[in-house]
Amino acid sequence: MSDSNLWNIDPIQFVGTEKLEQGLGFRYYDADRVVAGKTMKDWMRFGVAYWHTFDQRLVDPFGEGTATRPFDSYTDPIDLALAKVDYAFEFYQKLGVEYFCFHDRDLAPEGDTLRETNKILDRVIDRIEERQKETGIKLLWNTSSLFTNRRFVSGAGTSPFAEVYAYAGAQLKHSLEIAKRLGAENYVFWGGREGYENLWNTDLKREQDHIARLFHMCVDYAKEIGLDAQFLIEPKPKEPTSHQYDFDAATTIAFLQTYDLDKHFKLNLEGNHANLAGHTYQHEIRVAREAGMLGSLDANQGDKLIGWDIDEFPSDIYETTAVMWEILAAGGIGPHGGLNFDAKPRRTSFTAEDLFRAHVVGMDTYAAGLLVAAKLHEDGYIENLVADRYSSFDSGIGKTVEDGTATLASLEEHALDIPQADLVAATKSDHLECVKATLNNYIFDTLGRA
Ligand code: XLS
Ligand code: NI
Ligand code: NI
Repeated sequence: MSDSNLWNIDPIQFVGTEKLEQGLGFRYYDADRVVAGKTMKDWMRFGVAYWHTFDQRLVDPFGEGTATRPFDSYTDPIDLALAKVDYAFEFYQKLGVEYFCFHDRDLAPEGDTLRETNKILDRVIDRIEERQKETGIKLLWNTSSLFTNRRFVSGAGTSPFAEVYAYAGAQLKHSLEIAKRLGAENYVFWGGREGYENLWNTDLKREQDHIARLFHMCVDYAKEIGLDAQFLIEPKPKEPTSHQYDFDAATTIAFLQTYDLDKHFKLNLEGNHANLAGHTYQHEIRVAREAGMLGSLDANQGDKLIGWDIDEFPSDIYETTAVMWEILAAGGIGPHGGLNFDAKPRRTSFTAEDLFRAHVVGMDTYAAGLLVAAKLHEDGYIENLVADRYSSFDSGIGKTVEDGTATLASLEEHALDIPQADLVAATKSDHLECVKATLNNYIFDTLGRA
């Protein structure tokens, strides 16, 4: 397997500042380089997303696919599904990533019944298991596609149709068995169509009760079969439905707490989803991190000018710096997390080689972000400025707030006669523009030296 050349491409190497040949070499990502006490590959644990990298034809709502792939000549869908596994594992090895992710339906076509579908799928899973053993490449997470087939038109775990709900449960059961078999580190639930188009025909409470029940059944079944993968929910505010129940990190945490599921789940956060919810990626990660709910990351980016989940490969160094700053502060991406490229090349960059280029850009942009973030932490720049900004809570009246002894009466006694001028003097400019300029300098200085 390791000397196969299905993609007709050489393994991607770290080349540093040496001349890059058409972008096919890493400028910053040097897998075994130690940064802040861990290797780059351990900080990031990159994963390749099967659905984008091997299945995506680069369609958009207005046009057909443009992708050209080395497996395009297969005509039989099952032969193609089996061959793709070999292409996939060679791709991981050539790129130097150690993890991958998939939906059950990314791998193989469906049969007429679930029994037949499972049978076809299991043939592909056999091949994946073999390749995992040969290569040591691991499953970061798998998931179940409970949104593609038309039976899921009105959701799966929140479908108003009990037959569809039962089917979803049965499909999940097999998916969890696959997670166990392939040694998945995590298992993801993204609420594909778990939301509503219109509230007038929707029983919001009943739908949420139903899906919470389904999650409890999954927790129980995992226990029964000895599956220890970390369960993750992936928030997204809209698309395909106009309102998705797992709107953002805060909403999803509240849902998990309400249904007594918070001990069993953490979050898988995606950059583009954060933007659709009106947040930065950093915001979503911060909220999860502070709540102890950071699980894993879907590494992609949105576009300021397009309001969809366009799943661009990460190339924004400011954003990856912020993400890696949060990851360093957390000591890692969750207990078993990684950076899964839930991303696809643009429709205009359609060659097979572009698939490699796109991943290289994503990995390099994250590696660069890690270097800058590590320098920021080393200097304590952000820690110091934040500590200074809140320092009035370290003593005096502020301290009584934090130690719980303050009351409205004690605050009144303190504040009643303070002249306005003294209150104004108690506020300080945060010199925000300087902070932004300093972050720019950290990026340019650190990467100039890297
Ligand atoms: C879609 C989601 C999806 C999940 C896995 O927007 O990002 O790809 O990551 O179902
Ligand atoms: Ni995703
Ligand atoms: Ni997405």
